[in-house]
Amino acid sequence: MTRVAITGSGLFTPAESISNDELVACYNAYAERENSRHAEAIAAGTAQPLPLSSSEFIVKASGIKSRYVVDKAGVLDIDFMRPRIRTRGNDEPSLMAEMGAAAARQALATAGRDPSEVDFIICAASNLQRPYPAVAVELQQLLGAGGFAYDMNVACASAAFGIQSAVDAVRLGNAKCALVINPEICSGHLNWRNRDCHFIFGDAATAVVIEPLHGAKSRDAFEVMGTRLKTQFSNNIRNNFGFLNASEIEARPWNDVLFQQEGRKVFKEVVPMVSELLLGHLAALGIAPESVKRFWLHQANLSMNQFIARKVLGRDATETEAPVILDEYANTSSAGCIIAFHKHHADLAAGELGLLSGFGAGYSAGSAILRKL
Ligand code: CO8
Repeated sequence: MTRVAITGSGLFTPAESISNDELVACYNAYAERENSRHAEAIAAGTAQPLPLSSSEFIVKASGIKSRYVVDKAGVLDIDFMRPRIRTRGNDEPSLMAEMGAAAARQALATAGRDPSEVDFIICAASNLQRPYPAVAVELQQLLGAGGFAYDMNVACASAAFGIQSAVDAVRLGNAKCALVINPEICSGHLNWRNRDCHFIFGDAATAVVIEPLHGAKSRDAFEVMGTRLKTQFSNNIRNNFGFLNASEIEARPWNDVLFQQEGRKVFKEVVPMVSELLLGHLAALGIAPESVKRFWLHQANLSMNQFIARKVLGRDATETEAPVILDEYANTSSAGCIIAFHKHHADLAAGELGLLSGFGAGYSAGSAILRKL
């Protein structure tokens, strides 16, 4: 069977960043204004005051210190509290495709490939800008690629699922040069007025090039030793946004069509699910966990990653072994593990092993075991 490699990665980071202090100042100003507006009802016990947020809590509970966003002014405007995105005409590139194309061009440059050599694109992300035409097909046109393209949504595990599909296609000869692109505009889908989750997400786009190992031009490539996926239904991370919202007889509250989660339950249930997946995958390939030099894990929560790495390694992982990017980027959904890979792979020596894993809503989890060439 054809041996397959990841031959390049790319990252697009929005220009603007929001610190925890800026975010908390905005949320608290909003909460205090709402509380004073409803002071009488709160005093009468018929309404609950909105709780205040704190930077200390955010760092302690999640490890997040800042996040990049596509529009800082809109998110920090207490009368708006979401990104303000210019409505583009049908003849203009969509924001998501533009971000994805920037990451893809960087990945292709590393792989030493021209966009015209690409014959398969998966746009894999938690949220897609529209149902159709597929953002992936728009990306195909923007980049000047050939072949075929489609969209895929497996929440925060989208990149891992996209990688398996692309690897399979290349292995079977259905594609020669595939791109998995993850443009994540999480700021548009986050409830910035909810104290319990307003700090969680940020925006970014990533891309990887996947092609046969034989003939690869890249000097920065990793052979894909194997991929493995798992899903298990859960309502603990959910949003009810969808095309039937307008037809539903009872209108949903505005916050029901945004991200919502039971964070504690997610933490408790996803840690064992992911650890078992990773241990099982390593065992199936006959790889001892301690021989894995790098863990590029989904970047949702620092302690969650520390728990997973500890369960897999049987000891605490160092920051070199399990690099952290969520302090700077927050949770960028599917892009997180690829950002970790993109920024923290250059020092691995030929023959060394790394493990990439994305996990999240669904629940869904995926792993790819990689060997530096
Ligand atoms: N400031 C101050 N205090 C707070 C705050 C805040 N901002 N938020 C909560 N608190 C308080 C609570 O009220 C509670 O107080 P008390 O003890 O008095 O009741 C206390 O702090 C503890 O609250 P929690 O139990 O909620 O806090 P946790 O320690 O569990 O931390 C986390 C919350 C950080 C959310 C944590 O549970 C977590 O990260 N869990 C894992 C979540 C996760 O991995 N989710 C993945 C989802 S992403 C995904 O799959 C993609 C979905 C699609 C993306 C869409 C883009 C938007």
